[in-house]
Amino acid sequence: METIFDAIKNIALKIDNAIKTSEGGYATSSNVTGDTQLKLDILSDKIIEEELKKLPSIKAIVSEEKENLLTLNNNASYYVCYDPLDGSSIVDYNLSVGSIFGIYENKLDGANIIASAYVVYGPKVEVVITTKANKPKLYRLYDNEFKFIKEISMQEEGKINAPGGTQKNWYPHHKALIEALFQKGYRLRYSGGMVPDLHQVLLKGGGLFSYPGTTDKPKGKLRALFEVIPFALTFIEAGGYAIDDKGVSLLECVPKFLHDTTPCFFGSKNEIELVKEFYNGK
Ligand code: P6P
Repeated sequence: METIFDAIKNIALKIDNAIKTSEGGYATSSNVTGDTQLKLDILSDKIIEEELKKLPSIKAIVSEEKENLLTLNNNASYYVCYDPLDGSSIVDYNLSVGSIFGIYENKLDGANIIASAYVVYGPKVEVVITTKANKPKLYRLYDNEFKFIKEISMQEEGKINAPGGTQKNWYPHHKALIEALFQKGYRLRYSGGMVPDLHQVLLKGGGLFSYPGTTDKPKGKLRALFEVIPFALTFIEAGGYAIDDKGVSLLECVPKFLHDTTPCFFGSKNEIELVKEFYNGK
């Protein structure tokens, strides 16, 4: 699996360069879930496909930007599901964005994820790599090389609240949960980029990121295989929690199709307990 992590670091260098040098703007196409694609979405997807195609250990790849799975090596073990440039719609406003990778063995569901990685393209370029039963490892780009910085651990409680979704479409119990956190003095930290928003909760050691089911999107917006399950592994291995709107661990999530979505809550112990309290029986 080390070769996959090395490939992801290589991909990070190439996509960071693409972000800094290529023109912005939208392509004429849209992806499976109907998001209009940015030229950078398509370019990032190409960069990743080219790098992963070189690895004999990869059985198939699944991209958020493509409808179907692409088989590479029938006898290999690993599936790699990825979101090439998450939050790309905000890159034209110079906000941080990211790439997300989930590495699965045998089956594409939460129980079979064996590793995850994400890249933050921000003021610093950072990569966080998680393997089962190990703390997530943070690497930072210096002099064109990724240097290991530290292992990431979460405390039992944090101070920040990252509430996703359109507020007018929140269910009443979700609105009450978010309000309760603000009444406790939590600070709003939400950029609209899942990767930097979750990265901040992780590095600050706690808090809550939520993207709930809403009246217009009852199953939420974030994709299980490319976005939610990879971050669930990272949060849980860091000592945090990752659950759905029924209070079930997102590592038990079984997507019904490749681009399926799920409501998701990521955070430290006390905040996730509060989610369960407000969602109990809803
Ligand atoms: P909303 C970006 O489009 C994205 O997929 C995630 O990166 C982000 O967390 C979410 O959508 C933001 O969605 O509805 O809160 O604007």
